[in-house]
Amino acid sequence: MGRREVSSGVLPMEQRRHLKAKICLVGEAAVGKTSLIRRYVESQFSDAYLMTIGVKVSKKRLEIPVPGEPVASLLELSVWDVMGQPKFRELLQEAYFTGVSGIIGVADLTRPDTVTALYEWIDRVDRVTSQAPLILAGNKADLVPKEKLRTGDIEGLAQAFHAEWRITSAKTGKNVEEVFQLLGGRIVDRAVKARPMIGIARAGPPVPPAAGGAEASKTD
Ligand SMILES: Nc1nc2c(ncn2[C@@H]2O[C@H](COP(=O)(O)OP(=O)(O)O)[C@@H](O)[C@H]2O)c(=O)[nH]1
Ligand SMILES: [Mg+2]
Repeated sequence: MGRREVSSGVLPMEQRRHLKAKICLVGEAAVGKTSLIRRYVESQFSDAYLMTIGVKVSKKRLEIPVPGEPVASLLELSVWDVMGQPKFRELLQEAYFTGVSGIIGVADLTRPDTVTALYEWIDRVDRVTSQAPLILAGNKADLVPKEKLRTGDIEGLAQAFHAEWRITSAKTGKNVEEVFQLLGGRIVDRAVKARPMIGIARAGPPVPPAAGGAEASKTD
């Protein structure tokens, strides 16, 4: 993952990371996965229930600042919407999850069982990927009055998976951008850990010591 490109900056080594990542939203039917994607990608919300019958891939570009690097990384997200029909879901699940490098686990705050269901959803993705970064969204916050909001379950889930969580609303837009941005940050973090140096590809492999050098003569 990650094509590195030389920018036309003054510094010869000034480079911007270009990354691509496939992410998916998982969770029980009707928790708001499709609505969150629409809100994020198209900035709109529809109250009509759309039964998702196929897979839809939406693209979005994000800028993610990296500590210690002069230019923010560019991350192109492909957001995969997993369809709701259980029998097709079973059949195509592995294909949806293959190559996923980020997960948004979505629960409906008005239905506590949808939080518990996420343990199994995340486990299913983990079986196909290598423990991709995860952010949890407790959605439909607009339907729960503040004094009635109970977040214990989702906090427990977040702790178990070492994930961050937010309450969101696809309807009002609350924290929607933030959830995707957080996940983008975790994906880029992981890439930076894997390739701390940018510029290696351009500099080429290390140059062997010149013939007759100290090291060369010792090993003769
Ligand atoms: N009030 C409210 N309704 C929502 C929210 N998110 C989704 N919905 C509604 O919940 C239903 C299911 O949403 P959908 O995005 O299709 O769920 P999915 O099956 O997880 O993709 C639809 O009627 C949406 O309009 C939200 O944040 N607030
Ligand atoms: Mg859907």
